[in-house]
Amino acid sequence: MKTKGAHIIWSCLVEQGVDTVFGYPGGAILPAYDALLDHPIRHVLVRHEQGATHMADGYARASGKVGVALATSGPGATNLVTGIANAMMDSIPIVCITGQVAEMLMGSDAFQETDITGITLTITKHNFLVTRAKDIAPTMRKAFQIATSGRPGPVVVDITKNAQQEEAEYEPPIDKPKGLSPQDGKGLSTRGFVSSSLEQANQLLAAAKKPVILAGHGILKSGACDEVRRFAELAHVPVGMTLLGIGSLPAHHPLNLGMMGMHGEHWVNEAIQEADLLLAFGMRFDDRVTGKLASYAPQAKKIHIDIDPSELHKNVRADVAIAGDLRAVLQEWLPTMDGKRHDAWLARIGELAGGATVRDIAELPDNGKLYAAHVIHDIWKATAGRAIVVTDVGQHQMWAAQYYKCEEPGIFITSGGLGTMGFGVPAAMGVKLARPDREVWAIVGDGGFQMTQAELQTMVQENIKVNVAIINNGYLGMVRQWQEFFHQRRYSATPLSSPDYVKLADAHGLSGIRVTRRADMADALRHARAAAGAVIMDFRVDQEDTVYPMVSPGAALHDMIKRPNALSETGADV
Ligand SMILES: Cc1ncc(C[n+]2csc(CCOP(=O)(O)OP(=O)(O)O)c2C)c(N)n1
Repeated sequence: MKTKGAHIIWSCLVEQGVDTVFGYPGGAILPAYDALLDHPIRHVLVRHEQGATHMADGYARASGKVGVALATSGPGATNLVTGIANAMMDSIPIVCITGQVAEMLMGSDAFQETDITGITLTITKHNFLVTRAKDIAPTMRKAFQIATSGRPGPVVVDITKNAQQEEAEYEPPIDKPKGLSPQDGKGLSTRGFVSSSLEQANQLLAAAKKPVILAGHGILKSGACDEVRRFAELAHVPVGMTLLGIGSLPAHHPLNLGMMGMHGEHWVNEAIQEADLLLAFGMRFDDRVTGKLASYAPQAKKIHIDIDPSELHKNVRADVAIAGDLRAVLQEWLPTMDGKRHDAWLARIGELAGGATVRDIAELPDNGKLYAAHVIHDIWKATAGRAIVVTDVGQHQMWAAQYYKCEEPGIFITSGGLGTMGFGVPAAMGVKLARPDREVWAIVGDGGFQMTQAELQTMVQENIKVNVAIINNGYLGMVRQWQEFFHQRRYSATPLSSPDYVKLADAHGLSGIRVTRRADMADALRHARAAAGAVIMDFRVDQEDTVYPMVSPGAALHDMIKRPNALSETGADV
């Protein structure tokens, strides 16, 4: 049937099971916006295109589906760039559809012409320029397949205005289309290769006395949480989490050591440095988790499993490297494994931790001040570790990772690889739209919140109930912390003013609360959780609080700056 290109775009989205998209219109995407009215798809009108990509990203993380963002050419398309890079770094499947000027105008510096495929070349898994209506359907289908297959990631489809206006044959597919599942990445390694590697891996495991599993985002992405838990229990191996691996083992599990890396638990980093075997599951040895590579885990053999072969041996040389979907590999590996105990090793890690494993700060006397750790701890307590928590980037992000103990996979959502300030609020909105049944909290700094606060009005227009906890310390806190440690407290460009957030909430027609004392936390949280609409919470926390411990950039992983007080990581002194 002959159909306009603009309609083919939406028909393809419907084909792919898309029911919600995030976007902002403009001249070059106008035909598509006109056709939108004839298709059963909810369009969320954002206030800035960056918000659309973060919402699509949050939506994808929470739903397991592809997130879709739309923008016009030129400034609309370039406003998507940060969110696309964010999705690329964290392997999130999103498809961004941009309008492009008509083909006959391309290359003439036409009004709102930018070369968005050129601009996004290195921050997309793939991108396409479509100049003919007949190419729209096959390209859209390919875009979804690429976004979801193997290691997921963002795909841009740039469609010229004439392609949207022309007609072409469009036939819906006979079979229900589906993107490749992550399991299809298994095809990356032949069965024979995996089996011989597994033999070597079993030899290393049998010889190991001090093994540690490094649990990464890939566990959640491949749906391998059960397999990892069974593996850890059978081989009796403690598990350290990367920031994006949080939730892959329940927080209370006795083998869960907590987070590793720059702001990880000191005993996790020390255990990694003492280990004789690292089992890296779906993680990529990011510099924030390894510290100085030359002194990283010097005694450890390494087994590395990742769906992306280009990650193997990239930062850290592996003794056994397996390219494949983690769940599929573990399903093959588990039946070949022998059970083992590592009691002495776990006792040693317990010794390293000392009394510091307890982060329960609920019973501490109230000294009249409010600390970020209190706020996050109290949100955790109130929600029993079962809310979906979306963070922005900075100190509050690290405190959220440390103090919000996740009992379920997929409920800690954060910008890991790119560290994108401004991610928290729009991503939380995408999460809520994907999971309307769940309680969703955005935990953000006063800096990051101000980057994308325009989306509060989108929240109102679309009636999205997210509780926004602004950890308001009057500084770009994480940068201030670096200045405190490494620049002799010369606070250059980090003191930060804020609007009156209660009035701001009011101006948007939302409820706002200010909390300055711990004693008022319980009532405030009760109000926010019970309110039908979004609530904006201004937590006035201690201004010069510091995230401990910290591995200085370039330092060895065990070389951590610890809280000066002897009570250290108990949080007892905060
Ligand atoms: C878009 C962007 N710009 C700059 C940075 C660098 N940066 C990292 S953390 C941080 C401070 C964040 O301050 P705030 O949002 O108030 O959170 P806090 O650290 O105080 O919790 C900055 C500026 C960044 N990560 N992202």
